[in-house]
Amino acid sequence: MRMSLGRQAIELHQGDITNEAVDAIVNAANSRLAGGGGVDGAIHRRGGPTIMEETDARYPDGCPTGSAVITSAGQLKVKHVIHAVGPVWGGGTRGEAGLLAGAYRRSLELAVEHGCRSVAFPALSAGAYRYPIDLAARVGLSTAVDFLRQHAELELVRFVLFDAAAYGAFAAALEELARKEKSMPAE
Ligand code: AR6
Repeated sequence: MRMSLGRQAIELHQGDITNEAVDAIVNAANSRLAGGGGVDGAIHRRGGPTIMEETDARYPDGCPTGSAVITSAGQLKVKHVIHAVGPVWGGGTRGEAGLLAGAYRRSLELAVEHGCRSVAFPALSAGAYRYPIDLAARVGLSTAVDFLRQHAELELVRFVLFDAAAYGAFAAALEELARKEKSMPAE
């Protein structure tokens, strides 16, 4: 599914984010930048050890929740990996939405600062961190639309959803957003 915003676009893909050919992919990291499962496990497995060596050397204090850091991408076919730290879901009353939006926004800022024209995100926080997928989808998509409107140099934000349920939640949220935005309809 694709929503056009003039010369820019938001796209949804179903699959494994390590297969994406974009300028940067975003990792769902933890605040210690210590290895994990899920997206993080897949990225470090396919990218090789240099990514972790770089996070250890450049970011020994980790990364606060709601923010992100950037590294090279080892053996992956992208130029950069952006390590974003979303919040653990705690019921919705602990500032989770603001922190999740912050993780997306800082990732997008880093992408632009490093000359990226395309960036792919997983559903940050929606796995081990248990953020409800429909709410996570709204935060991710609306943050991306707001950012694209302010940064013409970024051409494509793609969300790569691992399974059909996550894809369906993002597709529903994108249709809702497209209606609200009154932009070109989602295809
Ligand atoms: N490609 C795309 N999406 C994936 C992939 C993949 N290869 N693998 C899983 N997903 P998670 P979080 C989906 O748990 O919730 C980590 O271990 C998954 O189905 O990776 O932010 C870190 O070290 C889910 O929808 O990230 C942290 O400790 C989404 O990606 C913690 O877990 C995010 O799931 C972060 O938890």
